[in-house]
Amino acid sequence: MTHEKRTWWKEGILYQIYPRSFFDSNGDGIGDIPGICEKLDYIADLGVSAVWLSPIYTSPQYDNGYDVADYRNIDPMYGTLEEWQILASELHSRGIHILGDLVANHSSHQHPWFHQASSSIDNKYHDYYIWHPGEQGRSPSDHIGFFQGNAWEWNEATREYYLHMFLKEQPDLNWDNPAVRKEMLDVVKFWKDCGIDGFRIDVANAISKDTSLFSKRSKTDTLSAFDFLNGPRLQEYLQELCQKTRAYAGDDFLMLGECPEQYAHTALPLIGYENDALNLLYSFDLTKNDLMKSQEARDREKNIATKLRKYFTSWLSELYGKAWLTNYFNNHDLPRVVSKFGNDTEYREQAAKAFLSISLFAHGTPILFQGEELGMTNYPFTSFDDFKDVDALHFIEAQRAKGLKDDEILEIIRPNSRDNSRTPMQWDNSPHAGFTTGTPWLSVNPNFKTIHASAQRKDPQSIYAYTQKLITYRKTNPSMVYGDMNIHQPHSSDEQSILVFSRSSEQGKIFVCSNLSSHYAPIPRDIPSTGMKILCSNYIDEQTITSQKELRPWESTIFIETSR
Ligand code: ISL
Ligand code: CA
Repeated sequence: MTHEKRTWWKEGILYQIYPRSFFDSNGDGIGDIPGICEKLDYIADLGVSAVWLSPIYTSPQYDNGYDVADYRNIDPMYGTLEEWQILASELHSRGIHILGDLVANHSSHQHPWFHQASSSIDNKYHDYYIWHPGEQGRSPSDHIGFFQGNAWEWNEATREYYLHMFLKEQPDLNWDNPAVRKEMLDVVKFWKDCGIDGFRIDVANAISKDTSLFSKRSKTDTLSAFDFLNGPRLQEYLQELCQKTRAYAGDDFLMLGECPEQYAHTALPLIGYENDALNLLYSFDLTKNDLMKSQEARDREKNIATKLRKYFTSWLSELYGKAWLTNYFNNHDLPRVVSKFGNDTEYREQAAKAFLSISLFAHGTPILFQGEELGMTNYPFTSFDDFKDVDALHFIEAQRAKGLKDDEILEIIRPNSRDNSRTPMQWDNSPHAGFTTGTPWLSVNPNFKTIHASAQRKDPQSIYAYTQKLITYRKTNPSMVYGDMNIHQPHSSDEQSILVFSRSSEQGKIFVCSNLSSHYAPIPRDIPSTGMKILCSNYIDEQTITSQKELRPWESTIFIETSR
């Protein structure tokens, strides 16, 4: 066990709330801040240490709030600043931290900075964004934005193009301008003064860009805005932001960066203790945006156990003792894990619990997403009208233009759309799952009649109860947080679908053994045959693993070694 400095965010469990879909207090069909306040007991009972709210700031909502028009105010759709403050103090009184979402890489095109910047080259805000005159009447480069289409947009008033890695309504801020860096720091300070405990930073690794790419063309390859990630001054900008933040807000203030295209071997400069930049990051190493992948790549990933072994092995071997890791399977950009990697029919409960055993018992801070504790699933989309996310809508357009048939496009987006995770929380079996008395902005998953919080809160065998139990265990056993993690390798091909890892400390050794498949699998050879006590299992009978001949589909058992 390495010597780790103890902090709340290493020991805590983070819980992401997507406010739009959590709970609607006023019947307009959209979740809001007073709605979250009504569900505080639910959150507190679950036992999480912090909630991270996806953006609730003033926004025209082209990308559900990831397009901010005023960083210092709450969108009226979500409530008021006073209501945010009530939420913060209510959470604090329950010992729960509150984290915001800092959309630092881009603003909304409706932000006053952009109004000014786009009005004239001489305006003092002009240099807040990234401009280029273009080349012979064409956009400067051939990069395709995350949401399809060229990543540059013409601005008639200044007769130049501006860069937008995402929508044209999300112009990229120019972090090479010190005034922009100061603005963002001031935003952080503003929220600290309001009582916030940290931020998740949206596409944190996009803020520095290699300007030599701005005129790149390619006849053969498709250039993607992903190429702008991880620019040359990234570490410097993150260090500046995080160090100044810590100087103002204290060392406990959490800076968690969302960093797509970061890998075990590249992450150290951003999260290494010695580098004093971000505290944590999460990459999409494990769970990439599937809309961009080929069918072949998606099929290769079917064996989640193999993928997880590689993931943990590489991140631990590169970073153990030097930085702190995160574990997550779900967020608002990903389909639901039970559907994507698990089983959302016959073995839904077991699969949901198996993934929870892994994220809550592995080394690293777990980040849960609303509904994960209920085993919520993907949505059975049947037509394009069911989708609301710009990512899906632009994808449909782009694929149609390429000549793909509608049913082929639907096949791709149904399992992969970000809308899968954004459907409203399933509170009970009343209309719209008790989420709203109005019409929900996105349809509730029809399985709410059987999958909902109200039933699970009463059932000691539910996924909710299982989550609670694991959270309590983790929170009361620091050895679960700081203990070593050892990933066991399979001894034969039929052990491939089983993930076994152990955690060890002076307090003893814990094994987590999960069959991540819908078929029976052998008991792995590494499991000791005696001296084990079951801590919990996702099969209700809790048969001891060693009294069985095989592991059942999605069986996951956590046990403690009682003797050697
Ligand atoms: O969606 C993704 C993975 O499924 C990513 O490619 C994602 O677009 C990227 O990681 C950035 O995500 C963040 O910034 C976007 C916003 O749409 C996402 O919701 C947000 O999480 C632009 O602000
Ligand atoms: Ca509302």
